[in-house]
Amino acid sequence: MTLGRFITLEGGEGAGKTTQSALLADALIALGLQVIRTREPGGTPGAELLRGILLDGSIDWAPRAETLLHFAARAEHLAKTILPALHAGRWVICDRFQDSTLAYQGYGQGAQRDLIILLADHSEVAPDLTIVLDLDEPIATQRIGRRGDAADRYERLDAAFHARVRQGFREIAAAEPKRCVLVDASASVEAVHTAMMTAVRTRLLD
Ligand code: T5A
Repeated sequence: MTLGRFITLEGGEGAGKTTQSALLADALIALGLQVIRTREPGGTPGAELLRGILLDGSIDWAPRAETLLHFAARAEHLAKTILPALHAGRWVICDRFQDSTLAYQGYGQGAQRDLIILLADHSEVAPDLTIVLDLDEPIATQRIGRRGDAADRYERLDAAFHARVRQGFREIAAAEPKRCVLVDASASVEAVHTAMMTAVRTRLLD
């Protein structure tokens, strides 16, 4: 059986993951590939319900509880969306995955990192390629502000939290250079897309 390829997009708030996921999907479809786009937390009805309770801010979750909720949403997402698509030979582009739990809950909120790594290691599938969009916090804040919608629970956390998250993503990318590519997300939409396509071509297509 030919498995599809699994690409994850990671990075802090407003780094451009949604924008770039759409452009990447269009480019891969133009190459004749079957592609699905999905996101975390979410990607199935059950995981979208968990997304609501994680993001709406009504509960200030304990970091370990929050970690396990993200992994519960992910288990549902893997079982019902990601794995069936990969087994059908589709390419899956996922806006956030396990690195977000390590960066946000581990580096950002102080949840036990070895527990997160252990749970991630037990995942049924690992990304073939992870693109980490790296962006200075002031630029991210400007971009989110321009978008004008209400801030979710994570967006409302302070600058020190977001600095720890960014550092987390940078350390993850440095520790796993075979899987991860760090892309400067402060460049134009087109330049970021070009850098991503270079990574996809050299690592997954050539
Ligand atoms: N979370 C998630 C955890 O804490 N743990 C986990 O395990 C997981 C999976 C999800 C939240 O959950 C947390 C992290 C998150 O806080 P979300 O809504 O999915 O919430 O949050 P984000 O992924 O951050 O989504 P955003 O929509 O806020 O940001 P994106 O997708 O990175 O950015 P995008 O594409 O929407 O762009 C933002 C704005 O910038 C513009 C766009 O047009 C848009 O207006 N833009 C650019 N402008 C100039 N130059 C560029 N290169 C631009 N690229 C985009």
